[in-house]
Amino acid sequence: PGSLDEPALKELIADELAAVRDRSLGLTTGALDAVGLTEQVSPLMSPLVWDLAHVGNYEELWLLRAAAGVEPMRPEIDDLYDAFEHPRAERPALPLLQPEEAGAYISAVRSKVLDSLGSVRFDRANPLTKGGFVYGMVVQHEHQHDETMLATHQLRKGAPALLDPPGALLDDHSTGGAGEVLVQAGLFEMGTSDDPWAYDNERPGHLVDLPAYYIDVEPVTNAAYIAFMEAGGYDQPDHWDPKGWQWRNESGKRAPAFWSRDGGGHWLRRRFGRTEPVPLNEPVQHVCWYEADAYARWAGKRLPTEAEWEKAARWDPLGGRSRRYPWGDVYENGRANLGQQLLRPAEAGSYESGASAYGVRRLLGDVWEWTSSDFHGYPGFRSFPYREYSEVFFGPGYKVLRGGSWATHPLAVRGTFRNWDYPIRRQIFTGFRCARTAEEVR
Ligand code: AVJ
Ligand code: FE
Repeated sequence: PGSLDEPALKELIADELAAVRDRSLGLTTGALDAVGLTEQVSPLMSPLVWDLAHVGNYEELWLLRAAAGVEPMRPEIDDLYDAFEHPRAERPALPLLQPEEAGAYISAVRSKVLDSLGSVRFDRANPLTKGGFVYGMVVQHEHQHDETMLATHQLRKGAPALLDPPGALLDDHSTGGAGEVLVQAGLFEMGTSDDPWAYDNERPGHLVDLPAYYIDVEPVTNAAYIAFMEAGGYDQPDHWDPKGWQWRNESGKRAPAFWSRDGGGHWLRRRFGRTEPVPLNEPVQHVCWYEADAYARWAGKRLPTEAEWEKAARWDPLGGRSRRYPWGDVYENGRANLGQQLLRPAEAGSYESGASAYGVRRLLGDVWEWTSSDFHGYPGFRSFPYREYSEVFFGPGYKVLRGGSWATHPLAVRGTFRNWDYPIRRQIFTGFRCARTAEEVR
Protein backbone atom coordinates (compact mmCIF):
# COMPACT_ATOMS: atom_id res chain seq x y z
CA PRO A 1 0.00 0.00 0.00
CA GLY A 2 2.95 2.36 0.52
CA SER A 3 3.63 2.97 -3.18
CA LEU A 4 0.10 3.69 -4.46
CA ASP A 5 -1.55 7.05 -5.14
CA GLU A 6 -4.87 7.76 -3.45
CA PRO A 7 -7.25 6.49 -6.19
CA ALA A 8 -5.25 3.26 -6.63
CA LEU A 9 -5.10 2.80 -2.86
CA LYS A 10 -8.88 3.20 -2.63
CA GLU A 11 -9.33 0.59 -5.32
CA LEU A 12 -7.07 -1.81 -3.42
CA ILE A 13 -8.99 -1.11 -0.21
CA ALA A 14 -12.35 -1.82 -1.86
CA ASP A 15 -11.00 -5.10 -3.29
CA GLU A 16 -9.52 -6.18 0.03
CA LEU A 17 -12.70 -5.30 1.94
CA ALA A 18 -14.64 -7.51 -0.48
CA ALA A 19 -12.12 -10.35 -0.22
CA VAL A 20 -12.02 -10.41 3.57
CA ARG A 21 -15.82 -10.37 3.74
CA ASP A 22 -15.98 -13.41 1.42
CA ARG A 23 -13.57 -15.11 3.78
CA SER A 24 -15.61 -14.23 6.89
CA LEU A 25 -18.88 -15.42 5.33
CA GLY A 26 -17.19 -18.64 4.23
CA LEU A 27 -16.24 -19.29 7.85
CA THR A 28 -19.68 -18.46 9.26
CA THR A 29 -22.94 -18.53 7.31
CA GLY A 30 -21.28 -20.57 4.54
CA ALA A 31 -19.92 -23.18 6.96
CA LEU A 32 -22.52 -23.84 9.67
CA ASP A 33 -26.24 -23.56 10.40
CA ALA A 34 -27.71 -21.10 12.93
CA VAL A 35 -27.22 -23.54 15.81
CA GLY A 36 -23.54 -23.99 14.99
CA LEU A 37 -23.08 -20.24 14.67
CA THR A 38 -24.65 -19.35 18.02
CA GLU A 39 -23.25 -22.14 20.22
CA GLN A 40 -20.06 -21.73 22.21
CA VAL A 41 -17.54 -24.51 21.65
CA SER A 42 -15.12 -23.41 24.37
CA PRO A 43 -15.05 -20.73 27.07
CA LEU A 44 -11.92 -19.43 25.29
CA MET A 45 -13.88 -18.54 22.18
CA SER A 46 -16.85 -16.41 21.18
CA PRO A 47 -19.83 -17.87 19.35
CA LEU A 48 -19.01 -17.34 15.66
CA VAL A 49 -22.01 -15.04 15.28
CA TRP A 50 -20.38 -12.69 17.82
CA ASP A 51 -17.19 -12.43 15.74
CA LEU A 52 -19.28 -11.79 12.63
CA ALA A 53 -21.22 -8.84 14.06
CA HIS A 54 -18.14 -7.60 15.97
CA VAL A 55 -16.12 -7.10 12.78
CA GLY A 56 -19.03 -5.10 11.32
CA ASN A 57 -19.40 -3.02 14.48
CA TYR A 58 -15.64 -2.29 14.52
CA GLU A 59 -15.92 -1.25 10.87
CA GLU A 60 -18.83 1.05 11.74
CA LEU A 61 -16.89 2.64 14.61
CA TRP A 62 -13.70 3.26 12.64
CA LEU A 63 -14.68 3.69 8.99
CA LEU A 64 -18.10 5.30 9.34
CA ARG A 65 -18.08 7.23 12.62
CA ALA A 66 -14.35 8.05 12.97
CA ALA A 67 -13.13 8.35 9.34
CA ALA A 68 -16.28 9.49 7.49
CA GLY A 69 -18.14 11.29 10.29
CA VAL A 70 -21.34 9.30 9.69
CA GLU A 71 -24.00 9.12 12.45
CA PRO A 72 -24.16 5.85 14.45
CA MET A 73 -26.37 3.20 12.85
CA ARG A 74 -27.05 0.98 15.89
CA PRO A 75 -25.43 2.63 18.94
CA GLU A 76 -27.46 0.35 21.24
CA ILE A 77 -25.45 -2.71 20.13
CA ASP A 78 -21.99 -1.17 20.63
CA ASP A 79 -21.80 -2.53 24.16
CA LEU A 80 -22.53 -6.13 23.06
CA TYR A 81 -19.61 -6.13 20.65
CA ASP A 82 -17.10 -4.30 22.82
CA ALA A 83 -14.54 -7.00 23.63
CA PHE A 84 -13.62 -5.21 26.86
CA GLU A 85 -17.16 -5.05 28.21
CA HIS A 86 -17.83 -8.77 27.96
CA PRO A 87 -15.20 -11.52 28.20
CA ARG A 88 -15.54 -14.37 25.72
CA ALA A 89 -17.05 -16.78 28.25
CA GLU A 90 -19.99 -14.39 28.81
CA ARG A 91 -20.81 -13.70 25.20
CA PRO A 92 -23.24 -16.59 24.52
CA ALA A 93 -25.57 -15.23 27.25
CA LEU A 94 -25.81 -11.77 25.64
CA PRO A 95 -28.78 -10.75 23.46
CA LEU A 96 -26.61 -11.07 20.34
CA LEU A 97 -27.88 -10.39 16.83
CA GLN A 98 -28.93 -13.71 15.32
CA PRO A 99 -27.10 -14.86 12.16
CA GLU A 100 -29.49 -13.29 9.63
CA GLU A 101 -29.70 -10.00 11.48
CA ALA A 102 -25.93 -9.92 11.98
CA GLY A 103 -25.41 -10.52 8.24
CA ALA A 104 -27.85 -7.71 7.36
CA TYR A 105 -26.16 -5.31 9.81
CA ILE A 106 -22.62 -5.89 8.57
CA SER A 107 -23.62 -5.60 4.93
CA ALA A 108 -25.49 -2.34 5.66
CA VAL A 109 -22.33 -1.02 7.30
CA ARG A 110 -20.30 -2.14 4.31
CA SER A 111 -22.47 -0.35 1.74
CA LYS A 112 -22.14 2.92 3.65
CA VAL A 113 -18.38 2.42 3.84
CA LEU A 114 -18.18 1.99 0.08
CA ASP A 115 -20.47 5.02 -0.44
CA SER A 116 -18.20 7.21 1.70
CA LEU A 117 -14.80 5.87 0.58
CA GLY A 118 -14.58 8.26 -2.40
CA SER A 119 -15.13 11.38 -0.30
CA VAL A 120 -12.86 10.56 2.67
CA ARG A 121 -9.56 12.43 2.07
CA PHE A 122 -6.41 10.46 2.91
CA ASP A 123 -4.98 13.59 4.52
CA ARG A 124 -1.27 13.28 5.32
CA ALA A 125 -1.73 15.47 8.38
CA ASN A 126 -4.33 13.09 9.81
CA PRO A 127 -2.62 9.91 11.07
CA LEU A 128 -5.93 8.05 10.96
CA THR A 129 -6.38 8.39 7.20
CA LYS A 130 -2.75 8.94 6.12
CA GLY A 131 -1.86 6.17 3.65
CA GLY A 132 -5.33 4.67 4.24
CA PHE A 133 -4.18 3.51 7.71
CA VAL A 134 -7.61 3.10 9.32
CA TYR A 135 -8.90 1.11 6.32
CA GLY A 136 -5.86 -1.14 6.54
CA MET A 137 -6.53 -1.54 10.25
CA VAL A 138 -10.13 -2.63 9.62
CA VAL A 139 -9.15 -5.10 6.88
CA GLN A 140 -6.46 -6.60 9.13
CA HIS A 141 -8.85 -6.72 12.08
CA GLU A 142 -11.38 -8.78 10.11
CA HIS A 143 -8.66 -11.16 8.89
CA GLN A 144 -7.46 -11.56 12.49
CA HIS A 145 -10.96 -12.51 13.56
CA ASP A 146 -11.16 -14.95 10.63
CA GLU A 147 -8.08 -16.69 12.04
CA THR A 148 -9.76 -16.72 15.47
CA MET A 149 -12.84 -18.25 13.83
CA LEU A 150 -10.65 -21.01 12.38
CA ALA A 151 -9.39 -21.71 15.91
CA THR A 152 -13.05 -21.98 16.96
CA HIS A 153 -13.72 -24.42 14.12
CA GLN A 154 -10.71 -26.46 15.19
CA LEU A 155 -12.08 -26.67 18.77
CA ARG A 156 -15.57 -27.76 17.64
CA LYS A 157 -16.56 -31.36 18.13
CA GLY A 158 -19.05 -33.18 15.92
CA ALA A 159 -19.45 -33.16 12.15
CA PRO A 160 -16.82 -31.20 10.20
CA ALA A 161 -17.88 -27.71 9.04
CA LEU A 162 -17.94 -26.90 5.32
CA LEU A 163 -14.62 -25.08 5.02
CA ASP A 164 -13.23 -24.31 1.56
CA PRO A 165 -11.16 -27.27 0.36
CA PRO A 166 -7.43 -26.76 0.73
CA GLY A 167 -5.35 -25.79 -2.30
CA ALA A 168 -2.32 -27.66 -3.59
CA LEU A 169 1.13 -27.25 -2.06
CA LEU A 170 3.53 -25.53 -4.42
CA ASP A 171 6.41 -27.81 -5.29
CA ASP A 172 9.21 -25.73 -3.86
CA HIS A 173 11.10 -28.18 -1.70
CA SER A 174 14.68 -28.04 -0.65
CA THR A 175 16.55 -31.25 -0.04
CA GLY A 176 18.99 -30.11 2.64
CA GLY A 177 18.53 -30.96 6.28
CA ALA A 178 17.38 -28.22 8.58
CA GLY A 179 20.11 -27.44 11.09
CA GLU A 180 20.83 -23.94 12.30
CA VAL A 181 22.56 -20.80 11.04
CA LEU A 182 24.84 -18.30 12.74
CA VAL A 183 23.67 -14.69 12.95
CA GLN A 184 26.73 -12.50 13.58
CA ALA A 185 26.77 -10.04 16.45
CA GLY A 186 25.75 -6.48 15.61
CA LEU A 187 23.06 -3.89 15.14
CA PHE A 188 19.86 -4.26 13.16
CA GLU A 189 16.74 -2.15 12.72
CA MET A 190 13.80 -3.60 14.64
CA GLY A 191 10.22 -2.43 14.03
CA THR A 192 9.21 0.28 11.58
CA SER A 193 8.52 4.00 11.42
CA ASP A 194 7.28 4.13 7.84
CA ASP A 195 5.20 1.03 7.11
CA PRO A 196 1.80 2.66 6.40
CA TRP A 197 -0.40 -0.14 7.79
CA ALA A 198 1.81 -1.22 10.70
CA TYR A 199 0.15 -1.28 14.12
CA ASP A 200 1.28 0.96 16.98
CA ASN A 201 3.13 -1.92 18.67
CA GLU A 202 5.42 -2.35 15.61
CA ARG A 203 6.55 1.29 15.95
CA PRO A 204 8.87 3.09 16.07
CA GLY A 205 11.81 1.57 14.18
CA HIS A 206 14.87 1.44 16.44
CA LEU A 207 18.36 -0.03 16.44
CA VAL A 208 19.01 -3.14 18.54
CA ASP A 209 22.47 -4.59 19.15
CA LEU A 210 22.54 -8.37 19.60
CA PRO A 211 25.34 -10.78 20.51
CA ALA A 212 25.95 -13.60 18.01
CA TYR A 213 23.45 -16.49 18.09
CA TYR A 214 22.43 -19.59 16.22
CA ILE A 215 18.83 -20.02 15.11
CA ASP A 216 17.10 -23.08 13.64
CA VAL A 217 16.56 -22.99 9.88
CA GLU A 218 13.09 -24.53 10.25
CA PRO A 219 10.40 -24.79 12.92
CA VAL A 220 10.54 -27.88 15.18
CA THR A 221 8.75 -30.82 13.53
CA ASN A 222 6.29 -33.34 14.94
CA ALA A 223 9.00 -36.01 14.65
CA ALA A 224 11.40 -33.97 16.77
CA TYR A 225 8.66 -33.20 19.28
CA ILE A 226 7.75 -36.91 19.53
CA ALA A 227 11.43 -37.62 20.25
CA PHE A 228 11.16 -35.18 23.19
CA MET A 229 8.00 -36.93 24.39
CA GLU A 230 9.54 -40.40 24.04
CA ALA A 231 12.64 -39.27 25.91
CA GLY A 232 10.39 -38.49 28.87
CA GLY A 233 10.42 -34.76 28.24
CA TYR A 234 7.08 -34.24 29.99
CA ASP A 235 8.37 -36.07 33.10
CA GLN A 236 11.63 -34.22 33.74
CA PRO A 237 11.09 -31.12 35.90
CA ASP A 238 14.60 -29.91 34.98
CA HIS A 239 13.41 -29.11 31.46
CA TRP A 240 10.52 -26.99 32.63
CA ASP A 241 10.05 -23.44 33.81
CA PRO A 242 8.59 -23.71 37.36
CA LYS A 243 5.29 -22.25 36.17
CA GLY A 244 5.37 -24.64 33.21
CA TRP A 245 5.86 -27.61 35.53
CA GLN A 246 2.86 -26.39 37.52
CA TRP A 247 0.85 -26.14 34.26
CA ARG A 248 1.98 -29.68 33.35
CA ASN A 249 0.86 -31.01 36.74
CA GLU A 250 -2.45 -29.20 36.91
CA SER A 251 -3.50 -29.66 33.28
CA GLY A 252 -2.45 -33.32 33.00
CA LYS A 253 -1.31 -32.61 29.43
CA ARG A 254 1.38 -34.87 28.02
CA ALA A 255 1.07 -34.16 24.27
CA PRO A 256 0.10 -31.27 21.95
CA ALA A 257 -3.58 -30.31 21.87
CA PHE A 258 -5.82 -32.46 19.64
CA TRP A 259 -3.42 -35.45 19.74
CA SER A 260 -4.39 -39.02 20.70
CA ARG A 261 -2.92 -42.48 20.21
CA ASP A 262 -4.29 -45.35 18.13
CA GLY A 263 -4.29 -48.99 19.33
CA GLY A 264 -0.79 -49.50 17.96
CA GLY A 265 0.59 -46.51 19.84
CA HIS A 266 0.86 -44.27 16.77
CA TRP A 267 0.04 -40.61 17.20
CA LEU A 268 -3.17 -39.25 15.67
CA ARG A 269 -4.50 -35.71 15.58
CA ARG A 270 -7.96 -34.26 15.14
CA ARG A 271 -7.98 -31.50 12.52
CA PHE A 272 -11.22 -29.68 11.68
CA GLY A 273 -13.37 -32.61 12.76
CA ARG A 274 -11.36 -35.40 11.11
CA THR A 275 -8.80 -37.69 12.71
CA GLU A 276 -5.57 -38.43 10.82
CA PRO A 277 -2.06 -39.72 11.55
CA VAL A 278 0.27 -37.01 12.83
CA PRO A 279 2.48 -36.10 9.82
CA LEU A 280 6.02 -36.47 11.15
CA ASN A 281 7.54 -33.94 8.82
CA GLU A 282 5.25 -30.98 9.59
CA PRO A 283 5.99 -28.30 12.17
CA VAL A 284 4.46 -29.17 15.54
CA GLN A 285 1.29 -27.15 16.17
CA HIS A 286 -0.93 -26.43 19.19
CA VAL A 287 1.77 -26.40 21.85
CA CYS A 288 1.83 -23.79 24.58
CA TRP A 289 4.79 -21.59 25.47
CA TYR A 290 5.69 -23.82 28.43
CA GLU A 291 5.91 -26.88 26.18
CA ALA A 292 8.03 -25.01 23.62
CA ASP A 293 10.30 -23.74 26.38
CA ALA A 294 10.71 -27.25 27.86
CA TYR A 295 11.47 -28.77 24.47
CA ALA A 296 14.14 -26.15 23.81
CA ARG A 297 15.85 -26.81 27.16
CA TRP A 298 15.73 -30.57 26.50
CA ALA A 299 17.38 -29.94 23.11
CA GLY A 300 20.17 -27.93 24.77
CA LYS A 301 18.82 -24.71 23.29
CA ARG A 302 16.33 -21.97 24.17
CA LEU A 303 13.56 -20.02 22.47
CA PRO A 304 14.74 -17.00 20.46
CA THR A 305 13.99 -13.55 21.80
CA GLU A 306 11.69 -11.61 19.54
CA ALA A 307 14.62 -9.41 18.51
CA GLU A 308 16.58 -12.53 17.48
CA TRP A 309 13.57 -13.77 15.53
CA GLU A 310 13.16 -10.43 13.74
CA LYS A 311 16.84 -10.00 12.92
CA ALA A 312 16.95 -13.49 11.38
CA ALA A 313 13.81 -12.64 9.39
CA ARG A 314 14.46 -9.07 8.22
CA TRP A 315 18.07 -7.99 8.43
CA ASP A 316 20.06 -8.03 5.21
CA PRO A 317 23.69 -7.95 6.38
CA LEU A 318 25.00 -7.12 2.89
CA GLY A 319 22.53 -4.33 2.21
CA GLY A 320 22.73 -3.08 5.80
CA ARG A 321 18.95 -2.68 6.18
CA SER A 322 15.84 -4.50 7.37
CA ARG A 323 13.27 -5.78 4.87
CA ARG A 324 9.49 -6.03 5.14
CA TYR A 325 9.51 -9.78 4.42
CA PRO A 326 12.28 -12.38 4.75
CA TRP A 327 12.83 -12.44 0.96
CA GLY A 328 12.52 -8.71 0.24
CA ASP A 329 10.19 -5.74 0.53
CA VAL A 330 7.33 -6.91 -1.69
CA TYR A 331 4.87 -9.67 -0.86
CA GLU A 332 4.95 -12.54 -3.36
CA ASN A 333 2.59 -15.49 -3.53
CA GLY A 334 4.18 -18.89 -3.17
CA ARG A 335 6.94 -17.86 -0.77
CA ALA A 336 5.06 -18.66 2.45
CA ASN A 337 2.18 -20.84 3.63
CA LEU A 338 -0.24 -18.04 4.51
CA GLY A 339 -3.87 -17.20 3.76
CA GLN A 340 -5.80 -20.33 4.73
CA GLN A 341 -4.70 -22.15 1.57
CA LEU A 342 -3.69 -25.50 3.11
CA LEU A 343 -5.58 -25.63 6.42
CA ARG A 344 -2.38 -26.99 7.97
CA PRO A 345 1.35 -26.27 8.14
CA ALA A 346 3.42 -27.53 5.19
CA GLU A 347 6.11 -30.16 5.46
CA ALA A 348 9.72 -29.41 6.31
CA GLY A 349 11.75 -28.11 3.38
CA SER A 350 8.80 -26.28 1.74
CA TYR A 351 8.94 -22.68 0.60
CA GLU A 352 12.69 -22.51 0.16
CA SER A 353 12.12 -19.34 -1.89
CA GLY A 354 10.83 -17.66 1.26
CA ALA A 355 14.19 -17.91 3.05
CA SER A 356 15.64 -14.81 4.70
CA ALA A 357 19.03 -13.26 3.93
CA TYR A 358 20.53 -15.60 6.54
CA GLY A 359 18.92 -18.65 4.90
CA VAL A 360 16.33 -19.09 7.68
CA ARG A 361 13.18 -20.65 6.26
CA ARG A 362 9.45 -20.44 6.90
CA LEU A 363 9.62 -17.51 9.26
CA LEU A 364 6.32 -16.29 7.81
CA GLY A 365 3.38 -18.66 7.65
CA ASP A 366 2.92 -22.31 8.72
CA VAL A 367 2.82 -21.76 12.50
CA TRP A 368 3.02 -18.73 14.79
CA GLU A 369 6.32 -19.01 16.64
CA TRP A 370 6.64 -18.54 20.37
CA THR A 371 9.50 -16.27 21.42
CA SER A 372 11.01 -15.95 24.89
CA SER A 373 9.95 -12.28 25.09
CA ASP A 374 7.21 -10.66 27.14
CA PHE A 375 4.97 -8.22 25.25
CA HIS A 376 6.11 -4.61 25.76
CA GLY A 377 6.08 -1.35 23.81
CA TYR A 378 9.24 -0.38 21.92
CA PRO A 379 11.23 2.64 23.14
CA GLY A 380 9.17 5.69 22.17
CA PHE A 381 5.93 3.68 21.84
CA ARG A 382 2.77 5.74 21.44
CA SER A 383 -0.60 4.10 21.52
CA PHE A 384 -2.55 4.67 18.27
CA PRO A 385 -5.40 4.85 17.52
CA TYR A 386 -6.67 3.20 20.74
CA ARG A 387 -5.04 1.82 23.88
CA GLU A 388 -7.02 -1.41 23.81
CA TYR A 389 -5.38 -2.71 20.63
CA SER A 390 -2.03 -3.37 22.30
CA GLU A 391 -1.02 -1.12 25.19
CA VAL A 392 -3.38 -2.64 27.76
CA PHE A 393 -1.71 -6.04 27.15
CA PHE A 394 1.86 -4.88 27.81
CA GLY A 395 3.46 -6.61 30.76
CA PRO A 396 4.85 -9.94 31.93
CA GLY A 397 1.62 -11.91 31.42
CA TYR A 398 1.83 -12.29 27.65
CA LYS A 399 4.48 -13.87 25.42
CA VAL A 400 5.18 -12.55 21.92
CA LEU A 401 4.44 -14.72 18.88
CA ARG A 402 5.91 -13.98 15.46
CA GLY A 403 5.51 -14.81 11.78
CA GLY A 404 1.84 -15.74 11.31
CA SER A 405 0.42 -19.18 10.58
CA TRP A 406 -1.14 -20.93 7.59
CA ALA A 407 -4.40 -19.28 8.78
CA THR A 408 -3.01 -15.72 8.70
CA HIS A 409 -3.77 -13.54 5.68
CA PRO A 410 -0.73 -11.92 4.00
CA LEU A 411 -2.16 -8.45 4.73
CA ALA A 412 -2.24 -9.23 8.45
CA VAL A 413 1.43 -10.21 8.89
CA ARG A 414 4.92 -8.95 7.98
CA GLY A 415 8.39 -9.17 9.45
CA THR A 416 7.56 -6.52 12.05
CA PHE A 417 4.15 -7.94 13.07
CA ARG A 418 3.71 -8.88 16.73
CA ASN A 419 1.09 -11.19 18.19
CA TRP A 420 0.77 -12.19 21.84
CA ASP A 421 -0.98 -14.70 24.06
CA TYR A 422 -0.82 -16.27 27.51
CA PRO A 423 1.93 -18.90 27.89
CA ILE A 424 -0.66 -21.64 28.62
CA ARG A 425 -2.64 -21.17 25.37
CA ARG A 426 -2.73 -23.96 22.79
CA GLN A 427 -5.80 -23.25 20.66
CA ILE A 428 -3.94 -20.87 18.34
CA PHE A 429 -1.96 -22.24 15.38
CA THR A 430 1.34 -22.13 17.16
CA GLY A 431 4.68 -23.91 17.05
CA PHE A 432 8.24 -22.69 17.58
CA ARG A 433 11.87 -22.88 16.55
CA CYS A 434 14.94 -22.88 18.81
CA ALA A 435 18.01 -20.69 19.14
CA ARG A 436 21.18 -20.65 21.24
CA THR A 437 23.79 -18.12 22.12
CA ALA A 438 27.00 -18.49 20.09
CA GLU A 439 30.16 -18.87 22.12
CA GLU A 440 32.42 -15.87 22.12
CA VAL A 441 35.22 -16.11 19.59
CA ARG A 442 38.52 -15.55 21.39
C1 AVJ B 1 -3.55 -9.50 18.19
C2 AVJ B 1 -4.64 -11.59 17.85
C3 AVJ B 1 -4.08 -10.88 20.07
O1 AVJ B 1 -7.47 -11.47 18.77
O2 AVJ B 1 -7.20 -10.52 20.67
C4 AVJ B 1 -8.85 -8.56 17.40
C5 AVJ B 1 -6.38 -9.09 17.61
N1 AVJ B 1 -7.66 -7.12 18.49
N2 AVJ B 1 -9.66 -7.58 17.82
C6 AVJ B 1 -6.95 -10.63 19.48
C7 AVJ B 1 -7.61 -8.28 17.83
C8 AVJ B 1 -8.94 -6.70 18.49
C9 AVJ B 1 -5.87 -9.71 18.91
N3 AVJ B 1 -4.55 -10.42 18.75
FE1 FE C 1 -11.72 -7.48 17.55
